[in-house]
Amino acid sequence: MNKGFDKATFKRTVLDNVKNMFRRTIDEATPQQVFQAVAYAVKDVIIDEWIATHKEYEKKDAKTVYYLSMEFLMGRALGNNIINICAREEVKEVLDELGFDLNVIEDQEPDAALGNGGLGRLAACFLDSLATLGYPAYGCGIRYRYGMFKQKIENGFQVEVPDDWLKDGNPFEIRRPEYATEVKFGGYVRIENRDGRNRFIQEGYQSVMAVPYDLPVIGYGNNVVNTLRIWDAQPINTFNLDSFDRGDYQKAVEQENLAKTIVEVLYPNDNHYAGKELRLKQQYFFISASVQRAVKKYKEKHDDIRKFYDKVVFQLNDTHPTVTIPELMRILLDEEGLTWDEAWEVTTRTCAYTNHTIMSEALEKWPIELFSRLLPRIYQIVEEINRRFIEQIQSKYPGNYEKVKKMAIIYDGQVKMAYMAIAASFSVNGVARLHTEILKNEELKDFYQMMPEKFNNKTNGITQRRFLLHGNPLLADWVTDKIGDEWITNLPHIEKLAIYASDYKCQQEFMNIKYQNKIRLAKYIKEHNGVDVDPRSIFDVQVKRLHEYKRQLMNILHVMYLYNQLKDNPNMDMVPRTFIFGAKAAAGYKRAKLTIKLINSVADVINNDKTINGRLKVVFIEDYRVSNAELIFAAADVSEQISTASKEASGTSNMKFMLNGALTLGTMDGANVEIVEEVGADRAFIFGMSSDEVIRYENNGGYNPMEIFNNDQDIRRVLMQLINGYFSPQDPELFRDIYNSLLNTKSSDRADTYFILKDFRSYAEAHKKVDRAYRDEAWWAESAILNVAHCGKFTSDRTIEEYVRDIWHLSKVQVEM
Ligand code: NBY
Repeated sequence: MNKGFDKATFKRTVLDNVKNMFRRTIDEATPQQVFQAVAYAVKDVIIDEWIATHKEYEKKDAKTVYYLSMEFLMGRALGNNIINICAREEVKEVLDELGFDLNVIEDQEPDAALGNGGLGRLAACFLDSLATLGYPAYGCGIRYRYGMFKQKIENGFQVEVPDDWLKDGNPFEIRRPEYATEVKFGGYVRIENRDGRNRFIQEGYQSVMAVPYDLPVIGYGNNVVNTLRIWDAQPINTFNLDSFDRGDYQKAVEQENLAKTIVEVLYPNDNHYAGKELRLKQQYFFISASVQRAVKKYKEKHDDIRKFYDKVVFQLNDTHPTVTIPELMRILLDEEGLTWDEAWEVTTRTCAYTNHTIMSEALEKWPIELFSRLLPRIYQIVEEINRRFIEQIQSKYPGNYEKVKKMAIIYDGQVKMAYMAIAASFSVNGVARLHTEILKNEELKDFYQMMPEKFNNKTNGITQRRFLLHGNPLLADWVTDKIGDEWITNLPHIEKLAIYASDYKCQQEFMNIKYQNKIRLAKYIKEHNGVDVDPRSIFDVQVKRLHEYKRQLMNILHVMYLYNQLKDNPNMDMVPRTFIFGAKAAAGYKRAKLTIKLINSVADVINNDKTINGRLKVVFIEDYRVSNAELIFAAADVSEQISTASKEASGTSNMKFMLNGALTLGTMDGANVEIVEEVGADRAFIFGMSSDEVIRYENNGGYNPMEIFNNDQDIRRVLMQLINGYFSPQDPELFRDIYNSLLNTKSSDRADTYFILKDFRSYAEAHKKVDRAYRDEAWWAESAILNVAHCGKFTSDRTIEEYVRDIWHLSKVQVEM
């Protein structure tokens, strides 16, 4: 309930908006038009708070974190915004009075899919928490013209469709041309000696105007509205006559094209570095604009740039924004006239770096040819950073050339972004305890040994405001009914639910809510897939980006194995199970796309086999994204978190499932370790090799999957079905590549790189336990409730408080209205 919310005014604004924007009366308006009108009305409600928040930050001269990220996977804004202004009931009533259903109106909004997966969604959750906790923060990113592609499934194959998310405009954004900033690319550096000092002047460059768009990030019930600033690119001065006159026609056209292409599209790779020139342009584009703007803003109030770090901290979301380091150095050296040592002091006290992966194919290494051509001045600075860093290594380890080889920022003709980020940041953090330990003891061991004080862990978290309060209103109301609404801003409070876990009536209520949510998802599946699923079956769900290390393949191979068992033994006693998948594959990732086809092919056969009496169903949900994720988590019984141990840095869907009362079926990887620690090993289904075992095998050249293939008839049978046309009669060879990846050591990588066959039996055992456990309704309900009760640690509010305490050192601000 929002006491200050004026329903009558709101209603009038909606009606006026419909009239003024569309020249229609409300009864003529389409749902999309009503969405627009409502969204603008909500913006009206928060605009004063938005202004007041920034006034307050100015007044307090508050230290600010800039969360620099190539990705912000925000999802839809409207539903979340009205929840955070605590006016959901009121808005719903207004819409009811106008003859519209709020849920239908919310569905009109396209997801802001400016991110790939976990990393981008984490950034969005962090913004929600920062605003809710009242910390001064900007998110800085790119206003991609096309976000994450939309996924269509055609004939079982993924087809990528451009995501034209801005086609109806974005009601919440505000264009801020007054903050437009020039960003320069290419050309050369001319050195000019003036008054005994060298000046570095970039000439012959191309440039674009970076124009920011601001989006409000609304804190929950606290009048705080922070800003997500995303940059658009525009040509500098389009075709001015001067250019024609000077024969610069070519350059004018090129600059126009540069502006158009630079923000055109989000690269759809997760955990994979592709080395595209345009990607580096995107990185420098938004970083140069953001850093220039932060420096300007600082200088409006302060005259000593040497104390920049007292007011500003830059958090680098993975290595993608690492050019922040040389760009800040450039500004301090070339524009502010600081000495190298002064500039380095400021830079290294301002920047902090978060690592999200140990996957070697994700490490960014830019060829120096490309890097120096695109960013000539920045490259000079990186060379000097490298030269000094190597000196530092050598003075710490005299004569140890191996160390230099392993740690140099520039080596083998490449710029290693992670090494630069570590060398120039005062903090390096991993995203779950296990991940941070692996960074310290394996992947970044040399860096940890040289500068242990920089390394720290910040276990990820998620916002309960979106993933419970908005996504699962039935459960949210039930929780509030039992223990009050403190959990909304203080998730550990949800522990109070534990006492209800063993209560029969509460168990019934809980399971009934789960059942309602399963009906809601079943309807969605029927509408979108045309498949009937039984809400009384176990909903066993794996939704996340498709990647070999996440082992969706192991999941579907296990489904094939179960199906074989059912075919052999038609009377097999088994609780009906619906296996639900959702995953986008990077457009160029062949094996991942083939895995999607395999899942759909298996689904086709199984879903149409009358002889198994619907005991098995397989569903691939098209276009998995934030908005349908909310429905999926709410309906899940089993949460599949089955990555090869050591590979998943943290995972965050594991937390969203837990929050919604699903039981984890997983490996001891990423944050699963901490989830099990919180809820108890007896309330989860853990299987497979430990990260230590995996790492030991990897250091010894892998293992021999042929032994398993030769000795395990069930596994052999499943693998043979990949190449005998059992699931692809029109093309028996279709899945040969998957078969080969598991067995064929001749291929370039090790056979079964991700230990699928090695973990298979233990995985199948864990599934059997799930089947047995689900039959004990009381135990299951108790365990599900206990999962909810023990998820308090996994709120992003906790994560943010830890960043603030250990890294950012911000102060809370109150906004009175
Ligand atoms: O970040 C994910 C991790 O895999 C997951 O374990 C963790 O929970 C999450 C948040 O910390 N990483 C991730 O989502 N990475 C990307 O999306 C990504 C995107 C682009 C690129 C690399 C990684 N790239 O190099 O282009």
